[in-house]
Formats: sequence, structure tokens, C-alpha cells
Amino acid sequence: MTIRPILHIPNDVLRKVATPVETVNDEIKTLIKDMFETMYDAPGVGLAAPQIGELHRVIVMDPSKEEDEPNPIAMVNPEITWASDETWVYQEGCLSIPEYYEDVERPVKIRVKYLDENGAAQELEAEELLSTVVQHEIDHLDGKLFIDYLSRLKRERVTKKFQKIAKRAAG
Ligand code: K1U
Ligand code: ZN
Repeated sequence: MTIRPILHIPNDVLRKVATPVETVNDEIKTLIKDMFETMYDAPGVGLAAPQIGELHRVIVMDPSKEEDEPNPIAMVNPEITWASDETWVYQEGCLSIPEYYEDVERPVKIRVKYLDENGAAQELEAEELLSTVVQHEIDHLDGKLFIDYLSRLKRERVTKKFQKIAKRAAG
């Protein structure tokens, strides 16, 4: 297993639409293992494959609290099949936009269908934190970031900050 570098904005890969996985083969199983290792190391509660430069429709999450047992969940080709009209607001972060947190309003409950790490079809009903994390990660698969839900002013401010950081790093 390998801890992989996490891409930060304004990397173009983060704005691309990821491709559905045809078969959950050994390559995808290794990708899932690398993603869990990268997510736990960061640390984070979720990670989408494009965040490590892999344009496959794969996400991993662990919504458990520190004091609880780990609850790793991997989803291949996840699709939201139902979302509640009721919403809630959660302060989101993103490993591709380090140290930036803002409130985002999303459906409080969702149903999601997906393939697990063995290629078996699954369906899960999620609420509150897990619902938010699944939606945030599926957005990554569609090239969407949580800052896209913010005002233009906030989005432009944070984007400019990370553009400057990238320019400095490039020398
Ligand atoms: O997809 C990502 O960028 C990971 C992101 C997931 C997420 C967090 C909060 C709301 C929606 C989606 C993160 O994990 S950011 C880091 C974070 O939330 C965290 C880090 C350490 C301990 C607890 C939380
Ligand atoms: Zn993110």
C-alpha cells in the first residue's frame, strides 16, 4: 500500500469528470487500498480517486468518531438514487483545499447504490455527516468542489490564494 500525494486546487485534474469502472479488478482494489492509506494519513473522512490523479469513479470514506471503531466504506461507481427535500448545513473541508472550511447546505438524507471493493452491488441510506461526505466525494467524481456552492466572492478569494501558492511552488 502507498500513501499518494493529494492534488490541490487549481490542478485541472480536479475539474475533470471521472470514468466509470468496468470491473473491480486488482488494479482497482490496489487503488482503493492506496486511497484508504492516503485518507487516514492526511487525515480526512473521505477521499475521491481524482484527488490523487486517478480519473476513476471510486471514493472512500470513514465517518467514525476517533473514539469509535473504524468504519471504512469504499464505493465504486456510486450513484445517488434518492435525496431528501430536507436539508442540513455542515461545515465542510477538502483535502484539495487545505485549511479552508465553510458551511454548505445539502440534502440531509440520501440513498446511494454502488459496487463494493469486491464488485458486489450495494445500497446504503446515509444521513447527516455520512450523507454530506458521500455527496462531497461524488461531486469530486464530476469535477465539482465544495467551493462551487459558495458565493462568487468567497470562491474567487480562495481560488486566488491557491493560485498564488501554486505559482510560488513552480518557482
Ligand atoms: O474529499 C475530501 O476532500 C476529504 C474531506 C471530506 C469532507 C469533510 C467534511 C465534509 C465533507 C467532506 C475531508 O476529510 S477534510 C478533513 C476533515 O474533515 C477532517 C480531518 C480530520 C479529522 C476530522 C475531519
Ligand atoms: Zn474534497
